[in-house]
Amino acid sequence: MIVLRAKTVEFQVTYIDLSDKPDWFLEISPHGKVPVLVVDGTPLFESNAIAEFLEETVDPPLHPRDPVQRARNRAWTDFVPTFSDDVYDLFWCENEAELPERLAAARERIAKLEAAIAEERGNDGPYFNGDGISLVDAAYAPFLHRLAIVEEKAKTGVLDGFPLVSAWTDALVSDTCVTESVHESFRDRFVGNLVSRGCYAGAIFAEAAE
Ligand SMILES: N[C@@H](CCC(=O)N[C@@H](CS)C(=O)NCC(=O)O)C(=O)O
Repeated sequence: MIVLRAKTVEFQVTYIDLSDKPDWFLEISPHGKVPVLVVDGTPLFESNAIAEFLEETVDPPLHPRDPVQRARNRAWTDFVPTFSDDVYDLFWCENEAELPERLAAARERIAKLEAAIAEERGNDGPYFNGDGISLVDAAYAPFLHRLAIVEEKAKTGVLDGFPLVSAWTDALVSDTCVTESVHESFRDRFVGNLVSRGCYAGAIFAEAAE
């Protein structure tokens, strides 16, 4: 939805309960996963495939014009699942004892992004390529958005020493393409999920609410 908003495409959104997926959704989503974008009756799935489809069909372009830079952006987008696995492991950390190991793993991934931005960008950002949102930003935004919410209260220090990724995260979480891409109940539901799963971060949110 971030790319749809960045390209000001008109669309209708239907939210589903992932714990009780409706039959119509299972019929159009081969792996039973969101997001799915239905275009003229044809369902498209996988975020990157959807984003690339939108890039090919709707202006303004969000990829860099330079083919080399575009290829490098795509390569960093391919790193999202590796990055998000370790970031989710940090969210789902069950207790303080597990924290150092989870933190180190997440920081190792973030360090790669910090170096990528430092080496490739050549300007003050704050987004991955410069002053505007791009497809690589859209790919990382959901995870950096969640990380920012966790960090607000859990203060694990996961972004300490990474000024470029910190500024990038701040820019993404202040961008309406990102903030309006989630349901208004997103934050409460995300935090509620951390609390109900008994996560370390969830316990801190629960404590803060008391
Ligand atoms: N590689 C997929 C991953 C999609 C994905 O994992 N979606 C999650 C929510 S963010 C989902 O639908 N989970 C429900 C499930 O697996 O049952 C993409 O980028 O579209």
